Amino acid sequence: MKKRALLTGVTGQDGAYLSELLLEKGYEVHGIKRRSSLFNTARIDHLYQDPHDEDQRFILHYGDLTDSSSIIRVLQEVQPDEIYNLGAQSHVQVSFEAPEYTANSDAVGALRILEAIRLLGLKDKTRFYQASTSELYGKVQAIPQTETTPFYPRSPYAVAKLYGYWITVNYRESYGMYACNGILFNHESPLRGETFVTRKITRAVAKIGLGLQEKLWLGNLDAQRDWGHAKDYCEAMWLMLQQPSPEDYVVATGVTTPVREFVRLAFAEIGISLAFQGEGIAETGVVVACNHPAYQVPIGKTVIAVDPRYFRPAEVDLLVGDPRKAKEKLGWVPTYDLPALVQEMVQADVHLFQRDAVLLRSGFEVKREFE
Ligand code: NDP
Ligand code: GDR
Repeated sequence: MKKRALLTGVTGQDGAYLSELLLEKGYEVHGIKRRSSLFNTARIDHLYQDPHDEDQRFILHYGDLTDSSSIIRVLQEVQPDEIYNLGAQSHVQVSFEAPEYTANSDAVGALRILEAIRLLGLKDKTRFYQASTSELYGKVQAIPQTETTPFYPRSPYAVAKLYGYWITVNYRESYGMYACNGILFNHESPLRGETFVTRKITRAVAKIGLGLQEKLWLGNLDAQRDWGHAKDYCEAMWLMLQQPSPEDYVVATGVTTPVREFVRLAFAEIGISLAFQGEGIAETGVVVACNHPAYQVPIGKTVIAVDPRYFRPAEVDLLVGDPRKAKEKLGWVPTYDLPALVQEMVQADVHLFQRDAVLLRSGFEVKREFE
């Protein structure tokens, strides 16, 4: 029998990689997507199947984590063997501007799914994965962070995810459900949302290199993150639901890097060396060498500047995870290190913007975007 998986957040970065992985493993994959006034399926369009095809293995349903009735309807219809709750308002800074919505989707959303599993009598059939996060550690209480490090959330997003974490543990302990938290550290890819710092940087590097952008404004360059590749992390999610008993796992690389260093690595990928000068909001990144014939950026040009608009009301300064449990118990083996991740992201964005560069050189206007 084909296993059936249901993903919330199927249109997001992880939803796309996990769908690919599960389809490769022979699953029938169902995804919940929100209604939107524009198409929001760019990351999964390559998986689309004509609904008239006989052997449907990738099926989308409209629904929303803030709407119990849609969650119950989809679960009843799909009767999944596995649920991956990836849907969330996932931007930390945005959560300060929309705290109540973030709580509704990220905290109560997890509860809605767990309750639907219970009320529909699926608790012995359906395994549940909750997308928990290293943001739970916030103001960190130990370095590196493990499954037993105390939490200290620092944003409405992290507080909402704290509820999601504990309600998952609670349903496991109260009702004997197979429910797990993956405490995943930052994971990135060419599919990463454009307003997260890594993708914002790799897009800007490509555009600056191709002459489509002058400068990149960033916030806190000192923040340190443990960055891995989303593809590797989706493998860990799947492994967590294949064990004899449900447990919570940290998924991380064990290496932490400041935002400033990520910027340096990304520019180096297109042959540009930067020097950082000044401090605080006066810090800038200036080109000191440009060694690639395809990218002509003048020496001495300021390409990085700091805009306090991107500072957060409360910052998470340093995250670094200890993935030993995931490696030992799940046999999880990551395949990317940071240089390989940066290389893939920068090259993908160069590829993406090459067409705009040609249009611009030919006298056409190129689209501007809001950040
Ligand atoms: P994305 O922001 O790329 O994707 C979020 C997904 O959730 C999108 O499909 C989005 O839909 C959907 N969504 C948002 N609000 C709702 C809602 N109310 N109802 C239903 N769906 C909704 O996130 P990632 O793929 O990067 O992350 C996946 C999950 O893992 C998230 O829960 C995130 O918080 C968590 N996480 C992520 C980490 C990371 O580094 N990427 C690390 C640790 C945890 P739409 O496309 O319509 O916006
Ligand atoms: P994060 O990711 O908050 O860790 O949450 P993000 O990439 O947004 O920020 C990482 C760090 O970079 C600093 N920073 C900036 N961030 C953004 N977005 N834009 C900027 O211009 C900028 N300049 C500096 C931030 O202050 C921060 O310290 C991500 C999300 O995917 C969450 O959903 C997930 O739970 C965690 O990772 C683990």
